[in-house]
Amino acid sequence: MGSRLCLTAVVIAVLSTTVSAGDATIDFFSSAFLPQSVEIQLGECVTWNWVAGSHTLSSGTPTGAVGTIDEPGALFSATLDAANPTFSYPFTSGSGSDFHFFDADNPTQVGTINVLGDDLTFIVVVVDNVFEPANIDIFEGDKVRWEHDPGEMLHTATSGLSSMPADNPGDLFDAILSDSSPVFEYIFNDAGVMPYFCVPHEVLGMVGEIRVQDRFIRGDGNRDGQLTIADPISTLDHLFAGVSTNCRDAHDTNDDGALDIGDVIFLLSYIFSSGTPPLAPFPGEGPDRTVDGLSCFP
Ligand SMILES: [Ca+2]
Ligand SMILES: [Ca+2]
Ligand SMILES: [Ca+2]
Ligand SMILES: [Cu+2]
Repeated sequence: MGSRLCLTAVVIAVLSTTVSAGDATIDFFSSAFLPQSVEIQLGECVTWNWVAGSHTLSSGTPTGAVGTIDEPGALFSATLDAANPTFSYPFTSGSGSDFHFFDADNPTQVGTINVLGDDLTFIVVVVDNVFEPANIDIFEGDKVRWEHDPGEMLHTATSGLSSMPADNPGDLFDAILSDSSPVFEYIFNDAGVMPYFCVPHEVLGMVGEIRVQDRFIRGDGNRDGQLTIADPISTLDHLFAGVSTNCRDAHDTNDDGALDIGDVIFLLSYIFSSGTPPLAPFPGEGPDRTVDGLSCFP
């Protein structure tokens, strides 16, 4: 599906000499490429065009570590010359990350592709006397938007477990939600469980909880930022030796919401037999938007 998306972009480029909004093109001249860095949205394509010379376009950096997204050629490697004048690649995961590329025939210049964030906004409706929903699961970088229902009483969204000083009430946020101030937004950039409450109605149990999950790389079970044999081993340790993990989602390589030997086999077949790569978020860190019983905390 991704390559078809790219093909469409190329056809548009040929027909109208402009690329569809958002997609990016980079031109290879005899000893340099331009532009050196581009920004795209998740799911968009980058197209490299040959102008002069002969090049070997490679993902990563010349000295990128094995098993990381900067490993040379980990994502793509392509010849760019008169006979092969164009190459496209869709960036379907890794939002919020920088990807790199270079010319293996002239590795003095390293380019950057910044895949913009895919943060989401979650809505909590504020009524008498509850937050709806009271508990939500989000990822680092996501935004929560509290919306006061018209005609309801004045409420607050106040961070902390309770109004007791030991709970640091209002440390992160303390917002009034009323007819004159109906909306409050907050971006959660740090992973962790964030309780909050309404000051006037705390005693009535008007409390909520935002569970902010850690962004992760699927398959990176030991969470060192690389995919190696140590990762399926860490999954085996968790499944059969009782080793605990805070990021069960990273072990769910096939993203079916269950952790079992199938995830180990899936990952081994990717590492050793060029099998299907882990599902998003992969190869860059990102959120898991397929909701299931698994979660990821630091
Ligand atoms: Ca790892
Ligand atoms: Ca699984
Ligand atoms: Ca999932
Ligand atoms: Cu209230």
